[in-house]
Amino acid sequence: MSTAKGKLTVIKGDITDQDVDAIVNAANSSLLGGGGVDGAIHRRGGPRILEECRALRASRYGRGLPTGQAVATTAGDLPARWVIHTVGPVYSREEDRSALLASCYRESLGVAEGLGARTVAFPAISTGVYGWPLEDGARIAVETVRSVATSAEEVRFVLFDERAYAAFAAQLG
Ligand code: AR6
Repeated sequence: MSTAKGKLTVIKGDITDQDVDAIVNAANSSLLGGGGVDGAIHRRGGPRILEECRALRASRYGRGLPTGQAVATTAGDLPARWVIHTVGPVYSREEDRSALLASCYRESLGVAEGLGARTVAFPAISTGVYGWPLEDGARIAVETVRSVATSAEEVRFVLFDERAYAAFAAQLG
């Protein structure tokens, strides 16, 4: 599947292994780490990522990074050059937070564009601890990335398990 300029790909794997310009982290507002993909990125990326996150908290994001926004740091010891941290919404049955989830993908691609990243890898934001149903999370991810004008050569979805891979692959058709 291709976007206007680049291609949209989907693989099963670990995002911390990806040799791309930028990987996206499903972070939380504190930017100070957590479990899931966030924990894996900080563990394998080493302390320089956390140092830059702390500096961001001390400067631009005193109250934390708002849900739906994105900000970049070094990728430390990871193969990627940058980590783009974004904060997905916690899933709610009472309230439709889809626009915030779409915003994570859109804003992250905007940050990637500003950095000049040619290849960008995304995890399935909000579909773990934050409880977003996988099929719906995959639909929003793919629709949003398809709708964004980006000069990236490749936008890669990296799914950790077979179920998530199947959900994203189905959306890509
Ligand atoms: N590579 C790719 N995908 C992964 C990896 C990995 N190494 N590890 C997990 N996943 P989650 P969220 C998948 O919970 O739902 C953190 O504590 C996982 O299977 O990491 O946005 C943050 O600090 C799932 O499909 O992120 C926040 O507090 C997807 O990544 C909170 O969790 C997202 O799961 C964010 O929750």
